[in-house]
Amino acid sequence: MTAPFESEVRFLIDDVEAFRRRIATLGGRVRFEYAFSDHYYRPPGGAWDPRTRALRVREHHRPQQSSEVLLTWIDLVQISGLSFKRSRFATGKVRLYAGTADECRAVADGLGYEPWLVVRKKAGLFYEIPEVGELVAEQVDGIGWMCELEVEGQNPRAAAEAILRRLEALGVSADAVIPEPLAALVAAHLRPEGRKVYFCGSIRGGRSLQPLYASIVAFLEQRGYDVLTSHVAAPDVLAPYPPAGATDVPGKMPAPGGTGLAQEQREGANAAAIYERDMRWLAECDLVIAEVSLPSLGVGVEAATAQHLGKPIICLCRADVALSAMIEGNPGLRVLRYQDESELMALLSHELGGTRAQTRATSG
Ligand code: 6K6
Repeated sequence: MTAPFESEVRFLIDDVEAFRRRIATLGGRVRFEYAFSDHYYRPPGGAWDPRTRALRVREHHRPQQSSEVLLTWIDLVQISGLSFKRSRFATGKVRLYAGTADECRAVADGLGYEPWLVVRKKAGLFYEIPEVGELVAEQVDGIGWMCELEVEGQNPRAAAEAILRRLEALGVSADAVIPEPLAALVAAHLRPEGRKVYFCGSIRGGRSLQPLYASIVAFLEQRGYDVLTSHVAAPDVLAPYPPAGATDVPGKMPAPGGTGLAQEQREGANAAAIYERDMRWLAECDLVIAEVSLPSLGVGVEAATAQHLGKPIICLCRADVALSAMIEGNPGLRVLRYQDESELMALLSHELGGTRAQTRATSG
């Protein structure tokens, strides 16, 4: 769907038949059906956040029509307790080219972009519902049925209110909406098992939660995750450091050793090596898990960097902590609050089992 300054949300449809019945009781009708594949591209080197910008080649399967090269750029907005996407371009999607699928792919290549992932919408139903407006229900390969609700307009607050009204008419709670763009969701589902996790926890910001970090890392490793930064959970992470670049082995801190440099120079060189290595691991990882209960400059930098790299990020925070607004108010971060360690493990287990269970709408 495309509308001026489109604002949209998606939610999962548990039971598509119940959802159809609900729409029928509201007097809704299918205006047309469709199917297409979106071939997402990205610039080499992860130079943009795929959550906010997308270049894709849309290949229409049903009805048959020209393929298109589409550019979208959105902001993730939070208003009135609702997280939603809002397009920066007045026209919503910008159509850069239309032609055959091969021509479109050549345009994306010519712009210097590389293929990233494919999102297939095997079936799509465009509904018109009196008093509610238009919406689509789509069967997304690998994810299931989803609903997309979109409103247009200059004023984001009015858009949020209109979306909330429509959700209410459909009997869907605002908590059920998934703010992330579909490509980010599909990317999260496509990740193979044995994926690499970058765990962040406070070091210079204070070590009082080190035993908890150790439990989180053990939990992840027991489930087959490769925790690149398991040293963050080690009781002796602040033991004296050897020279820069002494190790590249994930999770293993270098063995202590002398260099002949003055202590200060050594520390500076070590810090530079740690920074360079951690940035490399951040680029390489599939998922970032940050324990953010203690204020840590390093964890803040890591979260912001991961966000710019488009990595999925889960922030874990104790329920009683007054969290920085830069984390709490950041619509690109998923913050899970917990009371105690057992609740934290249950949340993590739920989260890593897939985003579906947590975000499913009750759409019956
Ligand atoms: C040695 C020399 C200077 O600082 C150190 C401490 N060593 C570190 N080793 C490994 N990772 C580190 C170190 N310092 C910070 N980090 C990264 O930043 C970790 O991945 C943590 O998630 C985060 C902690 O930041 P601070 O600001 O709390 O230290």
